[in-house]
Amino acid sequence: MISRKMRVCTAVGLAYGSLFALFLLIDVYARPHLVSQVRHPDPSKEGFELKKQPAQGPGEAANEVEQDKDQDIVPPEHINGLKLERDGGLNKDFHPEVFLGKQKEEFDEDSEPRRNREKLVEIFGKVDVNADHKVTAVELQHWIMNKTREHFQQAMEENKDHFKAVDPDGDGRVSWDEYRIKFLVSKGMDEKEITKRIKHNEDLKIDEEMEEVLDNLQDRWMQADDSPQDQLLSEHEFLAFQHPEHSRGMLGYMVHEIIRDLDQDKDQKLSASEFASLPVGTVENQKEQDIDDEWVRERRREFTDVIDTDHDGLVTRQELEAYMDPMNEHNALSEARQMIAVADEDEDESLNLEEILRYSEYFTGSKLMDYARNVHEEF
Ligand SMILES: [Ca+2]
Ligand SMILES: [Ca+2]
Ligand SMILES: [Ca+2]
Ligand SMILES: [Ca+2]
Repeated sequence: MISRKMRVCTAVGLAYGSLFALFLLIDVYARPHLVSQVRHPDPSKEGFELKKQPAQGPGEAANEVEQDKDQDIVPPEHINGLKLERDGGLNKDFHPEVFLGKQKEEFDEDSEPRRNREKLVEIFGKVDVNADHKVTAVELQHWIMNKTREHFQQAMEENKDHFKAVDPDGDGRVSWDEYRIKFLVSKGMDEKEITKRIKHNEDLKIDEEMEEVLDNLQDRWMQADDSPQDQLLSEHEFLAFQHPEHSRGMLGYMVHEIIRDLDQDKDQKLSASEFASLPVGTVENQKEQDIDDEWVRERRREFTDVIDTDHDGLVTRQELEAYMDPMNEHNALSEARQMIAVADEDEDESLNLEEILRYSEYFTGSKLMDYARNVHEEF
């Protein structure tokens, strides 16, 4: 049985491996991007796309600087190492993120396969703590936890700068009014004018869509404001506002937002069809249809195999929160097992260097073209 499997694997290994990884990384996740654009007519969702549109304010151009400012002070849609995006889409970079930690950027930038290969060999040596040339699920689990901590650390460091941007007087507290002035200025509105209107409680003269974006941000702002609730955010609270993974309460609130947006029958739980419900719209050709079908299959698979832990066909708040929690050791272990299963061609329930190199696109997001020539140098 195993030898037959081995022969098959050897025969089609290269081509199948890279095709499969490409398939996993590209096709399956092609749709969620569309979803965040088409699926949610909810302006609170659309609002986070505003930076891609022309500035809303009169006479102001949306330049690069303003876009960057906006990204620094608005909670990001995507969080490294978190399984879902804020809009409930699957995070397509999750595996490279938890496998590479802060090194992921190096693989993004460095397209030279030989360099990436060297780095991957080095990483393999570090994951393989007992140096038996095999990475087990437990070794990979510990590695994932460490890489997740790296993302936490990185978010905390970046937050220091982002907080300075909203707290220019440096007293360590930011009020909602101060924040929303910064936000509206980043959208191209005049700072003096908007400050005056807020001070005198006048109409802000913003459109309905922006109004809803602000309401949504204010809800998150209040959630991030720990007791005593003084409507002021400290640096630590601002971190929770931007990065829900840093606070139990905010992670729960993010789960609440996702369920609110996907729960069609309002029973506070998600069924598989609610979780894998396609956006309204028509597909124009077979290729798009295939992408849609695969997107639905992938989400249903994730729902059934991973999220719905008691297999009753419904995902509760608790189940979704446990699934989302990046510091959950149990999740890290099942993630490690899942990652091993993808690349474990010799079916020994662990990964050797060759298996990881072969599936480098799955683990790093980057293809290694020359692995075949060099793979035996290490042995
Ligand atoms: Ca080992
Ligand atoms: Ca429901
Ligand atoms: Ca369940
Ligand atoms: Ca193996």
